Amino acid sequence: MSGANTFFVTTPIYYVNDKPHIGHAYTTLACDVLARFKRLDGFDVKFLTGTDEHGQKVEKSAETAGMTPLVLADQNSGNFRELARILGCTNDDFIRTTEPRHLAACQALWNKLVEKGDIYLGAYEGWYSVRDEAFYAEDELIKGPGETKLAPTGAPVEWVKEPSYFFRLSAWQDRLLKWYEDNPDCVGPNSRRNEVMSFVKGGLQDLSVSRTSFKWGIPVPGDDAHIMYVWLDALTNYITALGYPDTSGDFARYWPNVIHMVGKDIVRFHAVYWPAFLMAADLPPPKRVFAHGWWTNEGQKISKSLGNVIDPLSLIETYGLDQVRYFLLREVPFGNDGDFSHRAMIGRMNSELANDYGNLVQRVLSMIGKNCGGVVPERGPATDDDREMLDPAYGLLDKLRAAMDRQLYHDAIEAVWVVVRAANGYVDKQAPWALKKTDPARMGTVLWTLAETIRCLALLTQPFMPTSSARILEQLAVPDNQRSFASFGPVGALGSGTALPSPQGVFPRFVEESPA
Ligand code: ME8
Repeated sequence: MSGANTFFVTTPIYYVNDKPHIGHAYTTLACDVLARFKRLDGFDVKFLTGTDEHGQKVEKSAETAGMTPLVLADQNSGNFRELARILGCTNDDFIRTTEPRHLAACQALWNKLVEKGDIYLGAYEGWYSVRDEAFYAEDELIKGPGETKLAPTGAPVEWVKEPSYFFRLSAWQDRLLKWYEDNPDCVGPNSRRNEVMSFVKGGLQDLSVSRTSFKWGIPVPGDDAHIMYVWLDALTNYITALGYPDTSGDFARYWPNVIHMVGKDIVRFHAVYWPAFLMAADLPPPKRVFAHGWWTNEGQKISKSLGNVIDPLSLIETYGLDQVRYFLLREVPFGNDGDFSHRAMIGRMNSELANDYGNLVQRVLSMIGKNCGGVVPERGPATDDDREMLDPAYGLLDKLRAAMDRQLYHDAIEAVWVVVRAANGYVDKQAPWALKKTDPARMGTVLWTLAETIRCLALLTQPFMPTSSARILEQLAVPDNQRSFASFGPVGALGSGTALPSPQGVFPRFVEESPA
């Protein structure tokens, strides 16, 4: 397999029975930030998202809405595609599981699993949750109201009895455990890896991989009475998009460096079933699966029945796109659960974006405008203070690479903010406005050091806040072809004498309307 210097990042494909909400936006944004970071860092990146359109849940929702599943899928798939666009996402592909390319990939994978002896015909009798599209063992269920039983997720379950094909998952227990042990980074964060390993150590049952009691899915090759279990169908999307069953081309290029970004609700499907299917089909398991945490709304679980679903589009309208992108990845250590609150959103927007970063850029650029004739000043000899300012700024790229490779977005942002705060401290200490009369050359050096620090900061904030960072880079007259990380550090240092456009504020404060 090739794959040197490539990077493949995927979101879960979202069910089309629902409208996109903040949780979907979160995963997709996290992938976009990673994809942008890697592209800026010179990687050959592929970023995939899309929609999961088959299965009983979608079929039922369509029935309730009085439409065919495909009409429902067309509508809602369009909403997810639009969400990615509005979020400013740079996905290279948008896959729908109702596409012909996906049917071909699923059937090829199925045939391969049959050929390898990992699929056999039997009958399933047990619990199924349509909401989770998952089978549950009796001992996993929890008590519901009255005599009812519920899935461990709280979803209703029903007793299902039907002929079914099975995947020999039980035979993969040891090979899965060996995979987790040999590849400590294959599931992140560590707490999830431990959880997955203990689930697998607890013993695996063969998995029902076809259904006969409804029709909305991909037919099992050679047995039209069965459709494929929606998770086998859905997981295959990741390789459909790379051209499977052709394993040369994009598959060879990107598969070795894949990261599947998922919510913690679906880690078992990605870190147990999926690698087992792949290994059974003689394909390498994913390089990494990262499961992030769960958002609540002002302390409450987000759910349609509570009527507290947060619409990402209205958040963007209220606060601005870059502000929302920043907040979601800054507020919560990635991997932990988080709570959305307007207060926290406004707090970060005003204190970190407007006061810290925005104010730094604004004061430095307007001083250059006023005191240096609007051109990048001359850089005189550096003092210890100047070096103490610039060296940590130049050191940021390596810090961010390390953080982003472990999906520690909040650490990456915090590292940038350490330098933002240091730069504000340096402005106060050097007081360049006072140097104008006493030592204009020194003033020039101080302002150059600050402008160069801001250039480094803005290069690094591009993946998180692409529009605002571009505006800062424009104000520093950094040309488009010098905005990748290849220009980070001394190699791309600002040249003295470059004329700068007149400065404009980049991060507005959020002013709450006072009640009338
Ligand atoms: O599970 N907080 O699709 P889905 C954080 N089709 N993330 C959240 C969230 C929340 N409150 N709610 C949803 C499916 N998410 C399958 C996936 S993949 C082969 C098939 C995000 O529409 C999170 O990424 O239910 C979660 O895993 C995903 O949406 C579930 O989306």
